[in-house]
Amino acid sequence: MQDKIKTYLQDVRQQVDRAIEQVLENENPLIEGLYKSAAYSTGGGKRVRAVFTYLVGNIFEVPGEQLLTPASAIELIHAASLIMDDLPYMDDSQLRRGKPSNHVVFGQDVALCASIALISEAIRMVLEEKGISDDHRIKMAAVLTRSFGFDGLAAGQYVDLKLKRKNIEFGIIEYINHKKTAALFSAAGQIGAILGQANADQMQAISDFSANIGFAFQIMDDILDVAGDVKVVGKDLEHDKMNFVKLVGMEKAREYLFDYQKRALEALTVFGERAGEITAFAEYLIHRVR
Ligand code: GRG
Repeated sequence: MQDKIKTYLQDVRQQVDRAIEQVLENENPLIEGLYKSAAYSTGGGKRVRAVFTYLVGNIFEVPGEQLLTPASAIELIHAASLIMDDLPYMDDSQLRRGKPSNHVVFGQDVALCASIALISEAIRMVLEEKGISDDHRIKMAAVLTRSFGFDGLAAGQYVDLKLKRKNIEFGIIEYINHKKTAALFSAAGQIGAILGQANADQMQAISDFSANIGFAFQIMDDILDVAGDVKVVGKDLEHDKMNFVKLVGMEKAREYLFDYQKRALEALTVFGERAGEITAFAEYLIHRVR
């Protein structure tokens, strides 16, 4: 099953890469640099959030052509967040996806404009997608918009920047992980569920799975920050920054990792055998090396 999920990941990655390249085709020479900066940061990711949208969609037999645009939109928001996260007044990182961070190549001013343009494009794509009902498009746009505001990335980033170093306690790290990482996983899952016309119980199950697997994904990210190989991980490793592993220790962090994975999988019981692919995906996420 692990080989199958890796092949599937590759397949979705190719489709999403192509869709994003098309969306970022530019015809105006005046803003060529803005498009170049945006395109620079939208390539090369693992695309795990897009794949998650597909896997949830598959549970409900949503046709692939309905999933491609929203899954790509999620990846645009994710790319925008990585550009912002690397800026000198945020995490001040020089390396991302194995190459210099966006602002290192294009400058902070352009990087910020590209990031904003990507977020805008993501919402536009979903709202203007053909072949999806108005109701579904509005619901997906609402989910996406919520994922990076006061209830998502911006909130998690704020607490990370302003409070983590001062007030190092479990609840705060938990909040950061939920908002900075799990929120976008949750949006990815909810989009698949909206298109699949999930009922309330199924929506709750996807939401619970996403929150827990998103948290586990962030613990793994923190483990890689402490013990990963920069050449493999492809981004600046934050050895000196407080994170979950530093708070509880490596051994306990691994226990938490498996505990969150277990809770995530428990949430899937409502789907019975249809949860097989997502279970394999969860396994892949917590054993990743980059
Ligand atoms: C308004 C979009 C927006 C953001 C403002 C900067 C910011 C607030 C939030 C930062 C959020 C952030 C970068 C969280 C880290 C999440 C994380 C674990 C990223 C790594 O994800 P991978 O491993 O990366 O999926 P790839 O490169 O494979 O896509």
